[in-house]
Amino acid sequence: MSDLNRASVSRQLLTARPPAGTGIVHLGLGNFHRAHQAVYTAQAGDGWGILGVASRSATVADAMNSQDGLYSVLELSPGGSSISVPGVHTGAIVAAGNPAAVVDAIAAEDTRIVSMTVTEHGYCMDPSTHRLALDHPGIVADLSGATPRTVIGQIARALERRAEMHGAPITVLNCDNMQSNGTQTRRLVLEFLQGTRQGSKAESWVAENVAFPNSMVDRIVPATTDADRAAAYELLGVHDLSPVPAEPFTMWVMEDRFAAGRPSWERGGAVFSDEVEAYELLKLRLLNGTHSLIAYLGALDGHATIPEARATGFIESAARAVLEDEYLPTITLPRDFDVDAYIASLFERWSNDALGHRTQQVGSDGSVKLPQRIPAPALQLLRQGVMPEHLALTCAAWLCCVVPLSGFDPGPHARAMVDPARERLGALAAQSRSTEDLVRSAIGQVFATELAESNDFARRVSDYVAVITRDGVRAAAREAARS
Ligand code: CS2
Repeated sequence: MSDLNRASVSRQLLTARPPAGTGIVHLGLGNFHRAHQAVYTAQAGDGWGILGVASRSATVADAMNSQDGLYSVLELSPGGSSISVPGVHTGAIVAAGNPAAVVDAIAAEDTRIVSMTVTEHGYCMDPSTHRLALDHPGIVADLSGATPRTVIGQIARALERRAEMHGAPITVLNCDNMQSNGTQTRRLVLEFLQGTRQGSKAESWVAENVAFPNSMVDRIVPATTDADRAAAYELLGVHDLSPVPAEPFTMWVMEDRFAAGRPSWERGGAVFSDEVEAYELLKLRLLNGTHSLIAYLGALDGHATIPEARATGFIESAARAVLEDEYLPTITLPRDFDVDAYIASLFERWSNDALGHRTQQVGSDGSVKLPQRIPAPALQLLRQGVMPEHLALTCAAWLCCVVPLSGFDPGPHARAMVDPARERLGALAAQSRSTEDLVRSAIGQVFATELAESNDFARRVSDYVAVITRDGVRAAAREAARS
């Protein structure tokens, strides 16, 4: 039972009035969206409302619907905690239970933006070509004419419907951690439309009436714990069934290309820029890439949380090395960007022990996250004749966390990591004749880029796997530091 409603939390509400209507349909009602885009939309204060669409689980949607669409954002830092209630959702539905309602909502004339945070594996992309995986069972089913269940299928079918019914323009705003996320989404949607049996008349309509701006999103938002629920109660004075913990830092940079208007997100601090790609690479490599290394080394060294791992001397050194020597040289900074301040803020953010971000959470889904973080910079350095030791170490530590290696126990934090490729990688391990054989096939399947053809890189990764399983993760990090 919850007693959270607009009256009981009026002091913490970021929006004085309920949203005027639903202008935004958001796919992926996870903690990240609720502490990021929803907060910016509340701070914009111009009446835009969001219909939240949860992918599968009804827990968050049910909690929000029983609380007038409300929930709290609990900002946690070593300096203290604060709480606010965005109050911009007009309702929440679950896609798995009612896929047709999702298409209806995106197709509705009043909907002006459809945005997504469905994580990297929500896009059904072929890892080697980055095109729509036409053999993905979900895409095959959606193309056959059934009610679409994949995100790309739902967006594409809803756009077709818009073209036929009313022709009102719309923006598709990808807020996932993917390079050129808007451009990629546009390509996937068009590929879906081209894949329909008789071709789709909507293709040319989409080209003229739908915008797909690129965006870079950033805020560390862990999963909710019982301690968060208790802290939210302390600060709110009423029970919230679904509070979201978050760090104080938040950043959103996007292209200002919207087909049918947008909230004044700049009032919440969002930046509109024509340099989004530079911001994306900066964030994907310096933050996300280094984060992965901290998570895998940390889990293997027995640390439950990122701040605990980052405070461990050898992990901090490895994090600095991968960030400064291997990721930084592969990016072009946005104009007038203070990179030293940015790096200092990253280390401070990773030290937030009030947040308790778990190594298991950051380490999960490596098979879909690492392809966005590792192959491009690794190839760039290899082409310059430089062996990216710490990128190889990241791959090796990930494999040691998620692949069963005979006689090696990666520990509880690694065992708890969820990865869609676990089963596939386990089967590869069972078939492989040697560690190098396994590494080569794993890199080939997961990265599916030219990186898989680099014998030197695969050999280096398998050397690190051997050291980790034989002498431990600290020995491997020592070796990377010496190389
Ligand atoms: C993290 C991200 O889980 C991960 O892989 O690196 O979720 C990270 O916390 C966010 O991208 C921060 O914006």
